[in-house]
Amino acid sequence: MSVHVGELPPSLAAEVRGQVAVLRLARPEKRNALDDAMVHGIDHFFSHLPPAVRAVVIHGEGPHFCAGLDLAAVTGTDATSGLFHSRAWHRAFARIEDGDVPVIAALHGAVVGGGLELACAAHLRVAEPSAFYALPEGQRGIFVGGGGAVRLPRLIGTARMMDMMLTGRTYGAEEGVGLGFSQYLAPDGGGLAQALELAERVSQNAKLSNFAVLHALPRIARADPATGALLESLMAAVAAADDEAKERLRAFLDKRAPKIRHD
Ligand code: 1HE
Repeated sequence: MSVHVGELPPSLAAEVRGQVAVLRLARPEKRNALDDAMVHGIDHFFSHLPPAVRAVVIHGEGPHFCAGLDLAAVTGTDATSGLFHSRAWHRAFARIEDGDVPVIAALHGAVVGGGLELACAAHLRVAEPSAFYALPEGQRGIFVGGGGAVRLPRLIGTARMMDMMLTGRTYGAEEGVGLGFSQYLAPDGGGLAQALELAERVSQNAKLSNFAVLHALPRIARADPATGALLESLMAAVAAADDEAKERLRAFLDKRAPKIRHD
């Protein structure tokens, strides 16, 4: 089932598969470089998810996930329009990170500049072996503007990000898993399938548990320890009081729920 296609630019394609919505960057001729229409389309898509959607997968058409900012759009910009341009990216990517449902990015080929910033706004990243990460802003004479300076250091560390921006150093998918760029390494051509499988799995969780993971966990991790501990207690109390939690706990005790397995 397609979703809000009428309101998305042709460079984005959306569909709903059960409880999972899939957003495809569909501008392969420009390596899915993000222009204003795409950024606004991403904002719109994540602001209008059907209520039944419990997880989202984002992926890219063609040989690359995303070549970052459409560089054709930057030339001749002034400081004021540059500022508001960056704020539009922040708004769109905040819809991803701060939305109600987990978002999984399936990565392959170039995941560079603003494309890496987009991937970082997702909650889980699955990379095919072809994926590579770069921040060519230094070489282009510009700076990150899509929240990368906030999100990327949390994943890979400030020193590594500095190195990438100063020297143009790139990282590949396999080393990227160990360094925090992605949590999963998929087989060649299997990134979307693995992302969909993970989305299906997370969509089975209690909605409130997923909310706590998306919204409470990152804030607790950034808080001073005493504030974080209190927030954790409050969130735990609210989550456990939810009817769905009570039913799930009862199901386990009645031996109706599967045990944890580690194969
Ligand atoms: C583009 C862009 C783009 C490709 N903006 N048009 N991002 C970059 O600095 C990355 C620039 N792109 C590349 O290094 C390469 O294109 C790739 C490694 C991603 C892919 O290489 P390849 O050989 O598969 O494709 P290509 O032949 O380089 O590109 C195909 C077309 O896409 C070509 O246009 P054509 O009209 O000549 O066919 C390219 O010009 C076009 N294209 N990437 C515009 N990015 C919020 S701030 C974020 C700041 C940033 O993101 S800075 C990083 C920008």
